[in-house]
Amino acid sequence: MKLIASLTSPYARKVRIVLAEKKIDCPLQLDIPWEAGSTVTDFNPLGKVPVLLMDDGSTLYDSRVIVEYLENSSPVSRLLPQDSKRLLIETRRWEALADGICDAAGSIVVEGRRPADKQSAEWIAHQQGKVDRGLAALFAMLGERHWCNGEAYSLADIATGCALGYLDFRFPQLDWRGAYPNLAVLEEKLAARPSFAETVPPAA
Ligand SMILES: N[C@@H](CCC(=O)N[C@@H](CS)C(=O)NCC(=O)O)C(=O)O
Repeated sequence: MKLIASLTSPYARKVRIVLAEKKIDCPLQLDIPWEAGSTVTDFNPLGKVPVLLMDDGSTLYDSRVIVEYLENSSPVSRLLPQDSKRLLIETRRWEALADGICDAAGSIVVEGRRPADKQSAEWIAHQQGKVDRGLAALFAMLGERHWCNGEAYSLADIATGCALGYLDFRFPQLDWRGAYPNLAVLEEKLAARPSFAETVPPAA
């Protein structure tokens, strides 16, 4: 099994953290989908990372499918609640929200790479709205909780930590810590975990 991933993708980071938490050894095959020489379309018709390449040559994508596969493959460090359907669906919703923040933030990054005269301020503002509302929702949902789903460290925390880390990486000027101190406390706790520390995106 190999993980096709870039070191900057928050979705790939989510999978790498799950692999580390579950102590699954899985080599990385580095691929930057935006660069010439990327072979990711051979493995995922959507041309996106991460992709899990299985030993029989089959592939799994996207990150949510890979995470579910890994969770079902190993009982080590359960990351999805097993006993409560309500808690399970809430955890998945956290993941959807955190991934959605990354989708919007990533769209802004991609738009910013287009020639200045082709960039749409309206599109950027539309995506920024998703990031801003997403952060406000994470803040409200977390409240005074110790962990995102209110019970235990889970995929909800991993996805949230990856989204916050991605904002730090791409938008260091965005002072989400000042606006949302409970998210800052959560992020600090997560950053201390080896799985997070080992997967910080490299300096741009
Ligand atoms: N929903 C997908 C999103 C994956 C994604 O958008 N990955 C980005 C890297 S951060 C990518 O490969 N983009 C290349 C492209 O869109 O062509 C997942 O969770 O895996």
